[in-house]
Amino acid sequence: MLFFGTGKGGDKSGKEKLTLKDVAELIWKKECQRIVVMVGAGLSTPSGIPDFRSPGSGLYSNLQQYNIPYPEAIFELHYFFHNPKPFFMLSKELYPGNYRPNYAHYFLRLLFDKGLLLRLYTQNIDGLERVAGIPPDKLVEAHGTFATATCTVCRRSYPGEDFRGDVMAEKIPKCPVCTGIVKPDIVFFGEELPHRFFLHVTDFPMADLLFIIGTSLEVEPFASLAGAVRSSVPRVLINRDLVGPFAYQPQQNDVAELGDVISGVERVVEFLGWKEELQELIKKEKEKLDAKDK
Ligand code: CNA
Repeated sequence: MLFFGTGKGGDKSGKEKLTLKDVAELIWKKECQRIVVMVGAGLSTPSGIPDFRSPGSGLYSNLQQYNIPYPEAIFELHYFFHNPKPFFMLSKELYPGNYRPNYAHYFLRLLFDKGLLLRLYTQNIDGLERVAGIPPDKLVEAHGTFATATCTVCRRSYPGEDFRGDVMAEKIPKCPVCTGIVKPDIVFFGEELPHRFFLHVTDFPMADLLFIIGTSLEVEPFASLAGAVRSSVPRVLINRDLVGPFAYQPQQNDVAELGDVISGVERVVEFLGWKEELQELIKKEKEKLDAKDK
């Protein structure tokens, strides 16, 4: 029998299934202190950024405005060189500064503050993990970032910030040296993942807990990382639906907290007794961002 949820339950082997409360206890008792986290677009939908695949609200259901032949075209190099406009329209939307981190981002920041975060692997390109104060060396931005950009002709690298004005004015950014189109360092289909992605080779075998938050686990090679932790390591999925190995090959130590990301994270925080601390952190960070926006 499969058992997912927060109550105690057994399986065929008679062993008790792990619950969210058990996992919180493991963290609390410092039995888990090398936590790896994998996240996707569902982490940022509460910040107001649509994901790809949620029916109705996802970008794939709302691509008419970009006028592209099929959804994936927006991240295809071949199409980009034919027509870079749709990608830059999306970039304008996602460029750092437009959105703010939410409760779940700050939970991950708190894991870092407490020295418990081994690494955060994100598929997101909105940069909200950085805005939440998680330092770049704790991050693997597997699908790239707007923080830097590269000329598609001479390969010179630039800070993404240099082209904010162009992107906001809906102008295609051009290399100041060779006039080639400058593309933010977002990984397109068929492009290599950033070198940092290969940190997984050492991070995942070392992890003693894996959180997977807000992802459909449909994009490879990222998705396969869910199976890269040792089999004894608890894996916690916080997502609207059951995905990846949680659906087709669940393990004894898997916990699935199904529903809204924020409610799921709130439950973890509650079990950990970190509620006040997290609220205090969010308040402080909000004040900092407000001051910056003035
Ligand atoms: P996806 O395939 O769109 O899946 C998102 C998952 O999150 C789905 O399972 C949803 O059910 C779930 N979800 C969405 N909102 C919530 C919520 N509030 N509570 C609980 N669950 C929720 O996105 P993936 O990240 O899995 O796919 C990888 C793509 C998406 C990457 O290449 C990203 O670059 C790309 N993407 C990124 C962003 C961003 O940076 N914010 C936005 C849209 C797409």
